[in-house]
Amino acid sequence: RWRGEGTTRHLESIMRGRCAEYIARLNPDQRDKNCTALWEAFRMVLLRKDPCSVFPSDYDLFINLSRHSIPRDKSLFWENNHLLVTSYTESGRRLMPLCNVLYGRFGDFLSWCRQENGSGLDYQSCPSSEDCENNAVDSFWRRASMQYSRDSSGVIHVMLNGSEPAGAYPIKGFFADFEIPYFQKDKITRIEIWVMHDIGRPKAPVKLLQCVDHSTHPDCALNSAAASAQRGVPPLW
Ligand code: ENP
Repeated sequence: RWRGEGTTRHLESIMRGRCAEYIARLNPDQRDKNCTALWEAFRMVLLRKDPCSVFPSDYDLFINLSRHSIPRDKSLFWENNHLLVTSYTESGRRLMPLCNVLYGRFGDFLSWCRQENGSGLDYQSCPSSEDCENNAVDSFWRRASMQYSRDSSGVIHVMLNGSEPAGAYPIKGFFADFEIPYFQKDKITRIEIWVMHDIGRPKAPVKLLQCVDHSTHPDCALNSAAASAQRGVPPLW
């Protein structure tokens, strides 16, 4: 009935598990967070609201319970680069994009909504942005994006996709509409924008990581002669 993916099976277990892993292993500074309270706050939004009447502010309690500081110089904003971001950031160890912040972990790659005329979750389909603006998933990311932006400081990293046919910078989207407007200008020292191109196109800093999936492409050939010369040893062939 709706155009979006249905609620992810085992949503509760996945979210509770991610929360437990986050506070125990990924970011133990947050070990005082209460994963049960977080799940309950999330569940209240999920079950109390019609699937097309969920507003960003409905997640206020959830965000207020889960928010934590973002390390200075570690924020990474992005558009159309989800998998590259996931690999590059090393679960928040290298940089900490929203999906490696506790509240962002709850939503990453998942889908959720209540049945339209019922009290349970809808596992068949959920409203996407084409069905209605105020759907549970988009409103979640809007509220989370605003918080993440407000709490970002120091150097701000942005990873855009230069091979995106519609343009590297979407003039409408989470970054333009719910992140840039919420930057705290006095806390930000610099904005560094990396425009990543598909392999075979102009080079950029995360290129070697892309080579994991394209190891035989000429762009990924390590220049052994040049590398050896730099080290002062003769090339082997
Ligand atoms: P897409 O369309 O490339 O990728 C959407 C996928 O990334 C979905 O699986 C979504 O989870 C997950 N995701 C992780 N973080 C975000 C997020 N932060 N967000 C929306 N989806 C996110 O990405 P978008 O829609 O253009 O969003 C990119 C935005 O994320 C940028 O503004 C970046 O700065 C921000 P799910 O639950 O929908 O399956 C904010 C909005 O971090």
